[in-house]
Amino acid sequence: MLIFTTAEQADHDPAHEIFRGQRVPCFENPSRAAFVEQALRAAGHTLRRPDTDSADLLSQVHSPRYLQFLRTAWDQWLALDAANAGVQPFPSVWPVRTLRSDVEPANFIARLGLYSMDNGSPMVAGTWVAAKAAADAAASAARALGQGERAVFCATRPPGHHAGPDFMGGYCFINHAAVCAQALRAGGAQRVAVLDVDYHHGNGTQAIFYERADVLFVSIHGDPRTEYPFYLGHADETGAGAGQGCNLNLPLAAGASVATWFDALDTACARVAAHRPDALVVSLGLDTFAGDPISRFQLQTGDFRRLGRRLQQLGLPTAFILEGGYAAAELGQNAAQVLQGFEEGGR
Ligand code: SP5
Ligand code: ZN
Repeated sequence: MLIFTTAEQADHDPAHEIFRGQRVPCFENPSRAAFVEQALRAAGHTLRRPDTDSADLLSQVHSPRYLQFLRTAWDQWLALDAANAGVQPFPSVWPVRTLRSDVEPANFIARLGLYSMDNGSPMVAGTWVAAKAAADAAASAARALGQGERAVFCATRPPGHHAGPDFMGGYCFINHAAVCAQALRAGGAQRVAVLDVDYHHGNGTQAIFYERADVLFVSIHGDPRTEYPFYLGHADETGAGAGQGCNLNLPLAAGASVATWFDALDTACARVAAHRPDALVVSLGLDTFAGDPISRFQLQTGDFRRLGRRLQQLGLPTAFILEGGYAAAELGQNAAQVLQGFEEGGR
């Protein structure tokens, strides 16, 4: 399988996030990608750098003013005070219901709130460059599939599926799965399916494609009544306008069994097949692992091989995009199992 990694991922290295009022070490950190790279090399895979610029695609899935903010946010932060170089900015005010989001405030922290869904997306000097490199990998994956590659894996970070048309959230800045799906469409695919198996609902991806019939979004995730991102991911969200019927959410109770999860995967795969897509994008969150520190499903390492095999059975050109997964030391072997299952499924 073709695998893309980026050197820039290491530049996105926030020291801490806020949890219940305390600063705690950031769960989403460079060691995650390092463990994945190490495990894939050990399994005999070759890792490559992205070869396609995603610049034109970014504005097809994100708003221009959001992209402009992201690109320049760190410079704006430093312009406030040079001493901010060693400080992570966090939003403290958000334009919720009744407040206006059409007028961009002159205050930096107010702009950060405008373009954030939470305070859980810590930003540092290297954030834009790392996220852009991951988007380039997603664009490279789409191009490779267009050239006849059967499957591609982007072992990249930061993740992307919580990032919406004009906001960051949940450790995500650019929605790489959406970039990949959009690139596949631009490359000639008539219909694309995005299957999101991260523990958390892919609210950003859903939002980006909610009114479109050409890109199906299907997600299996912890029930948002108790699990992040809380405000999207319910079963009654089925798409709107032209996209009516092209969104399927399969929320499961926190703590759901492995058998329940794989039953949902069968339902998800049946819906993907019914869409008759030309290509599949998998938002591959590995935080469904039983040992994940912030999530509550029960998959064991061997179950990720079964996931890979089941996805292979769809018989589609497939791009895997790494999303969450915070048991860093086990992340590499869990990712390698998905690839092994996918590759042996075809034999
Ligand atoms: C891409 C991705 O997986 N993003 C997840 C973002 C989750 N952010 C909220 C974290 C809440 C942590 N709760 C910890 C409870 C166990 N101590
Ligand atoms: Zn997640």
